[in-house]
Amino acid sequence: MQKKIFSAMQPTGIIHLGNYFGAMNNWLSLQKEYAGIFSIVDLHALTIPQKPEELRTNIRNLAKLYLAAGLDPQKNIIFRQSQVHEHAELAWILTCITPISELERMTQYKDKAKQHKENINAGLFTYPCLMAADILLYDTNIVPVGEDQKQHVELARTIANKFNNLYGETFVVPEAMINKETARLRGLDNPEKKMSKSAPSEYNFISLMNKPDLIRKKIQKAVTDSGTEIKFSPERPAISNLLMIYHLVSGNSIKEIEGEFENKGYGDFKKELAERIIEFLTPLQERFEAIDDNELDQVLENGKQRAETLAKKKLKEVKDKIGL
Ligand code: ATP
Ligand code: LTN
Repeated sequence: MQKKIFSAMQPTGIIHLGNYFGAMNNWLSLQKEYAGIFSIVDLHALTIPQKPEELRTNIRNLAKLYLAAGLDPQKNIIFRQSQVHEHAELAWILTCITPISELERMTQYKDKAKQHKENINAGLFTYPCLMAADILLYDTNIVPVGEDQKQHVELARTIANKFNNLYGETFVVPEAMINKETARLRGLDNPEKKMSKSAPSEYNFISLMNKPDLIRKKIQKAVTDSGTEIKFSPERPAISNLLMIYHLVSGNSIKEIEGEFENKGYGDFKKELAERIIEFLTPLQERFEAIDDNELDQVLENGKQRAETLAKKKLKEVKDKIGL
């Protein structure tokens, strides 16, 4: 049987180059080899305050992006988490075997609790239990994510092992798959931090939907290190991040790019980089615009039905084992 991959993104805004290269791009290559299940995790999005109309739009836009990026809806299951009720139900069961001490160690929780001091809801804390449910419902072998999600996948493993020990072999113990090179693109305005949708300034990221003029502006304003050389080095995180983005959107190697800009300055480099990003994003944006609403509804309905069939079977097994 084909091995299974499961991954997901939160519909909390239009995704950026960090999400694309850190996660989605890996999904595209893995879909050839594995049976893929890709979710729009709209229940996870509720852990931060959402406006209903915006959330509705973000959910549809993220689903459209999955398709525009090239996920094949025939081959893969593409669905919304909230439409398959088994996720919430298994999450509760798993929450009841997850030690608070494990949840307290999660760095994402600690960071987000700091960011949202006025709204530290319980969902932000139990978030990893819902994520474990997402993964474990489908006998997932591999979870391709960016570096920042590794800790959550580790916790899903711990929970799976604990359940298996208590009630007998039930869950496949999943493994995180992380692309070392692209696991963490940095913010354009702050290379000390990861590129993030929820950054305070939109000059932190390039969204997949940004138009050429804004891309040029954002790259122009991107922070650079001291010195003038266009060279990749760990001591120069800002230019290294820009070089990495150049490499990812153009396919040219870092060495080739360094060679091309050997006797040129940041100005020339940034101009060219912006054009390469635009060339990369334009076809994807065109595909996005061409997706018809009915077609999208059909993909999500079909995905829901296929996911539900698998999830129901697994949840029944779990409930039988625990005495429900
Ligand atoms: P936020 O920063 O608002 O929490 P996010 O930008 O991290 O959101 P998520 O939906 O949480 O977005 O992440 C989706 C996927 O993208 C995850 O697999 C995550 O690991 C990956 N990812 C997020 N940011 C980056 C980044 N800067 N570089 C590489 N991968 C990333
Ligand atoms: N927490 C993840 C999104 C997510 C996920 C998952 C990823 C929710 N459930 C299951 C992989 C597998 C994030 O990117 N913030």
